[in-house]
Amino acid sequence: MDNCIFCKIINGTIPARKVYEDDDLVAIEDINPVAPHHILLIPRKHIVNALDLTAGDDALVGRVFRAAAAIARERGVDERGFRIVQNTNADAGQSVFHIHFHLLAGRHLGWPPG
Ligand code: D5M
Repeated sequence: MDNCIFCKIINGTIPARKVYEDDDLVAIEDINPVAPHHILLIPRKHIVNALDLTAGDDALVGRVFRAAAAIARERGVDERGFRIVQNTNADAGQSVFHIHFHLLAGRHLGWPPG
């Protein structure tokens, strides 16, 4: 999508600190981290949010979760724990309308979230 910041990161037009990539997704450091580890896992496919997912994306979402778990293990935060968050639309605070999953770790994460 022409005006999508995450599409631009994926195609290299805008720089980002990539921590992982494969054929289906890219993982980058969040520009505004809210935890010691704050990674965004971004499918290459331009999907708007959870409401835009189709049955054909089921395996993609599974890959995102497995990649997040691999990053958490690699960073040694798997035992303490981590959170995977996907915000959809205004009440959840979605600000970038290309689906992404926040991987948060490295501190105690309160519940319920704000
Ligand atoms: O989260 C959108 C997230 O995207 C938010 O935590 C900031 C992050 N963001 C926005 N622009 C960039 C760039 N250029 N690099 C890295 N991270 C970025 P949401 O769930 O939509 O509120």
